[in-house]
Amino acid sequence: MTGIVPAPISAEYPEGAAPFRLDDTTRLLVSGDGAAGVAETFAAMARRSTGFELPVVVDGSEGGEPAASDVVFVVADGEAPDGVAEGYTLESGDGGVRLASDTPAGLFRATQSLRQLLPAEIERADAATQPAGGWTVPAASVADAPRFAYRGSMLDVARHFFPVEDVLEHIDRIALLKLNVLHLHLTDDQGWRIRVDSWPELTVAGAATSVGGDGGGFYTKEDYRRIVEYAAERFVTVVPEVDLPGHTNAALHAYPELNCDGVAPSAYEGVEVGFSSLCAAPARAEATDRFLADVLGELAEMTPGPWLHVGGDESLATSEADYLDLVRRITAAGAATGKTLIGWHEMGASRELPAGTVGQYWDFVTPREDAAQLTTSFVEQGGSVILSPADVAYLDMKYPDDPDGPIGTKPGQLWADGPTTLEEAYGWEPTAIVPGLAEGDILGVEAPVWTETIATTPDLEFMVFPRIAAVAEIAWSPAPSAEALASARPSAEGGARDVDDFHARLAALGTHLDELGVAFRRVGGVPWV
Ligand code: TNX
Repeated sequence: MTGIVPAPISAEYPEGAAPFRLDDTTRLLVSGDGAAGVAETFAAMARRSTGFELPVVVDGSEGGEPAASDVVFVVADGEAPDGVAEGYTLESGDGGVRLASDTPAGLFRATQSLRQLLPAEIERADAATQPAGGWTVPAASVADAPRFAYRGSMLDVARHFFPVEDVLEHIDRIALLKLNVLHLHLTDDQGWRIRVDSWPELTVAGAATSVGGDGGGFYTKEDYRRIVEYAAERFVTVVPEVDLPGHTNAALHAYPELNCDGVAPSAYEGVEVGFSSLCAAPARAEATDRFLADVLGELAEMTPGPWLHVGGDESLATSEADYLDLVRRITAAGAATGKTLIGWHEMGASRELPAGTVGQYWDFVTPREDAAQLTTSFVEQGGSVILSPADVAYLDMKYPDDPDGPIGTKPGQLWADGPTTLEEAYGWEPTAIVPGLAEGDILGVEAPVWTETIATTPDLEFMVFPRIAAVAEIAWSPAPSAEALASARPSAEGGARDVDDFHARLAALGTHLDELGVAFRRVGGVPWV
């Protein structure tokens, strides 16, 4: 079974052509800035599972002439299709493999296609057993580039905490799907999960518990640095979110001076939203503004990427006037760090957003109430939009007909028109959601997983996979043709995209997920092996 998820722009597998064989003579020949690092990341995985040496050698150096068993890694101008950032080509056959891009990031994406074309055993942690037919790659010619620049996975580590090792595994798996952003929802009512040196109680009193009292946790700065570095090796940017001014009970619990009445509320272990708020009153302005400057300043220091997410959603306990005042102060403190800010679409209520502020849309595929206007407000103010429509892209929505019984026996929520099928997650078109948003206004697409009902790693994997692959394909793969869009099937049947083809490629991906030990949901309709 051959196929790549997300679907490339073009992929040809010439019938009858001899495959490439990776063996104990294979070398990784590199040329161009950054190629060696990408080859080393690939080698670190492939050495474990194959047991081969796979030396990284500079192409053209002494003895560095490509042989038929070699994989060539090229970074050079003019290699990416149409010069699109992160674009690449992959050629394989009995003469060798050649991966090429204009950028190291594009070359890394090429390695993730190669990873999927190799036997699934490539994912194993040791070389104890080898694939029966050897380490073959079908003869292939792939030209590829992403549709959207921002392709994200959001992990809520506030409602339930997930340790560093779990986050690193998650990063490796989203990289396999060519996602390039990990958005960490680091703070919420139930917990504050990132150390801030200037406000240490945030991760003492503020991190002691989680939903249901399932235990606390937080990332030290060293933990966070490991996450950022591991992600960077996979060309994944970490976007930290501190959710403000609502969703702040953990901070209000840790610091009485942030509360209007000066009294710290109890820690919160429930699943309600919209009851907490920073205090807008002048009496608390000094503490609140110092908090904002310190927290966002330290967060920016820990963040090599360009974005800081400041939340802004569901501030139902904040009056409209206070919300606008606090958003002005939050975004001023955020912009002072030099980062570009991202906020949930409610923040579009402000007409004083810093230049370039990105709105993250979380309403439904068909916008309700004022969600569309709030979202276009970001574009009107010179920013762009990330789309995370909750009824198709929220990975915490239940799947239908849980295998173990009726809905309700497995983790997940229903509020966003759930349950959500794999085909619904696959059957939407980013330009067809918020009227007035053009392709160029859309920075990208993100699939959040909220963890009120998800307390363990197997449950997390069950909810995330395989639907995240559907969202990854919407984010990466070419837009359906105008004809396909015009005659699209209902979104429940996959919309304008070819569901059967997706299912077949997903089954191939499933063999890799199995080898990785991912406890994914074996959704009906997919020919899983
Ligand atoms: C809505 S939509 C939330 C989160 C919840 C999630 C549960 C949005 C930006 N916020 O606070 O965790 O629903 O599905």
